Amino acid sequence: ATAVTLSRRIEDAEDVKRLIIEKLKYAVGKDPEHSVRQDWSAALILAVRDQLVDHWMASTRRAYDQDQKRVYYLSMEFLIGRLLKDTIINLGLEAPVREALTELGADYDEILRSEPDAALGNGGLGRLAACFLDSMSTLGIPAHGYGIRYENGLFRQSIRDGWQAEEPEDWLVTGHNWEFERPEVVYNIPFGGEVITTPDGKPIWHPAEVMLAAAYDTPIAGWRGRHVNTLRLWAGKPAKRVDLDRFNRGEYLSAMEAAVRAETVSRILYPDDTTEEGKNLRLRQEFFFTSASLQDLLRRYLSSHDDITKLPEKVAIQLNDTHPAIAVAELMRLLVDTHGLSMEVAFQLTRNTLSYTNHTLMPEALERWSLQLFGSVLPRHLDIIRWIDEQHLRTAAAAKRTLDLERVRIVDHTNGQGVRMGHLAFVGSHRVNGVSALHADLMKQTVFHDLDSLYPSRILGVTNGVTPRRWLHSCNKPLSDLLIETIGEDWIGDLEAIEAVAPYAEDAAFRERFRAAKHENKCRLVTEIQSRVGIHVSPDAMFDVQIKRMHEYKRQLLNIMEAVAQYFAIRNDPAADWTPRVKIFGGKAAPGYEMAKLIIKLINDVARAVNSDPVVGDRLKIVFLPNYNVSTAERIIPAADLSEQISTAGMEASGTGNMKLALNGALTIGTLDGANVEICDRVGRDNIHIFGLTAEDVANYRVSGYDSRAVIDGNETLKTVLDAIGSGVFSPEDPNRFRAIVDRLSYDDYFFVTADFAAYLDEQRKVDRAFMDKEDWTRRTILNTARVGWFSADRAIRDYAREIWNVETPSAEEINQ
Ligand code: 26V
Repeated sequence: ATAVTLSRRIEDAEDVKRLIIEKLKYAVGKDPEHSVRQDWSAALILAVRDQLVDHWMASTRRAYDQDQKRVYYLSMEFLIGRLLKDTIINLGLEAPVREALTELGADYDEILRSEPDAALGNGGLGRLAACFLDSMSTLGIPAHGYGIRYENGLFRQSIRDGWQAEEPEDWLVTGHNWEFERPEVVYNIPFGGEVITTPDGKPIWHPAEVMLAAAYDTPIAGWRGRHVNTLRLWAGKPAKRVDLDRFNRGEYLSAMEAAVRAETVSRILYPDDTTEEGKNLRLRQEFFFTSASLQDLLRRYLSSHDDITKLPEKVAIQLNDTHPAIAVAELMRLLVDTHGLSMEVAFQLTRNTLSYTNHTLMPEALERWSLQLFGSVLPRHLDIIRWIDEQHLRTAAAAKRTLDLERVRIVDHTNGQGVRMGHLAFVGSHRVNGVSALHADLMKQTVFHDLDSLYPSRILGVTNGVTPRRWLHSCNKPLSDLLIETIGEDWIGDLEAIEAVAPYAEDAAFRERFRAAKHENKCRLVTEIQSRVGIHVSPDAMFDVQIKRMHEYKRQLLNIMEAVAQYFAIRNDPAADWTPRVKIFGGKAAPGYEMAKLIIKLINDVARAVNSDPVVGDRLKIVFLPNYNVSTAERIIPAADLSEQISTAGMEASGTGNMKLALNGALTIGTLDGANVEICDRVGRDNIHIFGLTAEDVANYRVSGYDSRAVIDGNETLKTVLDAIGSGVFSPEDPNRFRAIVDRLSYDDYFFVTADFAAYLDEQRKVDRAFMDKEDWTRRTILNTARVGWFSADRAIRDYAREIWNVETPSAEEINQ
């Protein structure tokens, strides 16, 4: 091989200019004289991407040369957002890039804003996967993210007359300049057909159709860009583009039919993260990307190893929820049908290689496929699952405990009849983790109670974390600069070092500067609110923020009901000493989730009344910011004073927005749910506002029954609020619009909104008083920033590496060298 040394390394702004012009001309094909913003953006991305390539190849070479164990993170969703700014910052290139673009007459910030926000995920689960990619690269773990290259990501939300409207998202239309297409990396993905057993007893799967999975790679750099991993996304392709026979017969449309069907598998991200739909296409999507990923990683393993039985020593596969749980059967199939192992050996290897993360205990979200559907799409896998279930049943029968065997089976033979994907993932994994301490505990008490008793110590908790690069250093420059000036920059690669800022909470001059940073961020958001929704808000008011998917269990309804109560109180006594507030909401509702959409409408109707009431003025403003996504989160979070984390206790598995907001100096008002419990432990009970029922209280009420009618009758304020909403005070043009909401709360308050209402209002009034004491409020927010370093995704990934994957990670000192 010829050793050619090509260097495109950037030393200064001159280098950047030269590389951008080169890309503009020779890759984009545009004359700099006639280039538009989109061309500059493409050229810049291509120039920055070049900077990753050497480190990328070096990372791959190191993994091969040192025969390192590799981690594969299988996830149906990667909510990566924009990549340009974070990549530039990780590589330490911000100053020269900014200078170069200014000299070229282009606007750096405008170029950053023009990058599409890759929304290949619904919410928490998808964003967690993106933070984990960042951390695995930062820690130098050889890792691949595997997912689907959706043509259309999560829908774009607009608000029309207060209602949510959905439009398709098309991030790929302007071209995804980060990715490398890999036309040579394609795999066959079989579907349907039947299994025929040969005379010597060997089952052979004869699929009805075979399509292709084609690879597209995006390099993912970590902090300082030393190690670069790969996000490999699969696109569906037909085995042949047109059926020529049909075409020649003049059947033009049907000649394309197979092609359309194949491409459909990676067309659209399912936007419903609440209810399991049992759709044929969803099952195909899951199998499609799981099979392609497993075939790919086995090929990589076998390219440098010849003993397949050593697979678990060199490969760890993490299943992000049950969406890739078919991996249990597919890995078995590949090991048995393709590589000739016995079922017993294949099962051992499978279990030792796979592990599974559970992200929700909500019964509606637990995947289960009907036997009919499953058998028609994946007949061979159904046989394999039945075999696993038999083995598992024997273990269960042998256990001394008295168990209801029907309940622990993977294949449900009772009324429902179906494959329980959570059970499959559990039985096929050596470790199963919950995403917070409380959630792991609840897994043992509820959904996985029996399986936990059969396989003790398989369940563990690994509390989620967020990347400090994106969620502090990059999104909050004012605060990041202040922190760097005060305690240095170790915290960027080792977030627990941020604790060093805690003593400054007592320093009045530092508090002043911390406040100034927050104020600057708030002013930026004020401008955005004005230009996007035309509402003027004051940066001196408390910014009270609830940003997350719209769900009844997250209780945006409780928040807006408190706003109504406060509105009435202000109108009754405008002259009292009110703490000015801006309530900011952001979040999408699943298109078919009527109640969540009605709550969006309620927020907007209440906002209309409150914002236009001259009596209220700046004392209360309500803002619903449309199309909440990663990029808007990056602008809202640094500006927040108060973080709303008010889910019904026991229902939010972890939350990660709670961590981002606390890190950026917001105080939390929240229930003892998910990771709020651990945030409370770390920031201290005095520096957080906890209220409401505990998970245990909720569980007890579910058994004993809860009478919301009695609670409503016993609380004048609550009654007034519900009467107003239910009688059309906020919807005079349609007085019955919100009847369904009030009825729900009155007769079947499943999410305990009425139960927590009084406690929530009490706590909010404490928050009001606390905010008025500027110095003490700032002191407490500094302590939040200082004490949440443990919620770094780097820490979470170290936990996975040690307790699940059995791979080495460097020490914090090594990272910061
Ligand atoms: C579920 C489903 C159900 C089937 C249809 C499509 C679909 C798509 C996504 C999901 C996932 C919902 C689970 C989820 O996002 N859980 C969130 O995970 C976060 C990261 O662990 C955690 O912080 C949140 O508390 C949890 O709600």
